[in-house]
Amino acid sequence: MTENLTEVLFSQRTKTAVWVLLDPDSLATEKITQNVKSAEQGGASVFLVGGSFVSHDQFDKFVAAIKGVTELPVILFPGSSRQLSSHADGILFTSLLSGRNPQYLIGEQVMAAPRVIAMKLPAMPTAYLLIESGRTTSAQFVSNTMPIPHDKPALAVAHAQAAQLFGMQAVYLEAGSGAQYPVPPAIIKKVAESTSIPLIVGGGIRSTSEAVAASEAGAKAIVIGTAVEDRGGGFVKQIANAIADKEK
Ligand code: 1GP
Repeated sequence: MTENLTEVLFSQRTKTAVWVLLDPDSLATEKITQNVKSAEQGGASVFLVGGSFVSHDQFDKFVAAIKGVTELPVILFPGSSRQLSSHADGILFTSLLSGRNPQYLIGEQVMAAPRVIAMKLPAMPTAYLLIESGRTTSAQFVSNTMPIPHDKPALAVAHAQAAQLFGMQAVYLEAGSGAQYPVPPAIIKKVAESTSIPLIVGGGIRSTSEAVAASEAGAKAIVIGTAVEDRGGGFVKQIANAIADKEK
């Protein structure tokens, strides 16, 4: 994949895309083929790979196994500089801008940068904003950062605008994997109205109505992890159909 990664990921029409997160710590190797194929058939357009806490050292093999069974873009969404693989098609080069922990603002990125360049991985500079979602998530705990309060859209907007001024090419609004509740549509809407860069929204989306609400509020991509692990590609299909119906 040699094109600009942002164009590749957001080339799709106006419709909100459904991306599926594959977390090496919760998806058994023997289930990769089945999960990837069923998500693909359901209408997923991108696979993200990563997790805030990956305890095993088979990350590279995990990415290679996914690449072996799909033609869709396989994009790293690393929780740390250890989660890199030359088998991927690109990387969300994230900075945890909502936090004030230098390790996740710039430290891990400095560790990763020489390897990302040596691997020739296309990178999309992405602002990662954690939004409070009911209980402490792994992302909050591991990063040791405070999320943005879910009833303070102005704070989310200011962070996203800072990202835009930095030249970042996407904003990822994250409730956290398995979040009690997803990013509120009011926050998505305010950020979408106040910035000109694409929004990725994920964490805690378990119903088609939540996915449609995120789409209507302005998400360009919705990321589903836990619900696909639990319910398979059929859930991706439900979401993709529901979004398409609303956009007709
Ligand atoms: C986490 O946004 C993703 O980074 C997906 O979250 O597992 O809750 O779908 P879920």
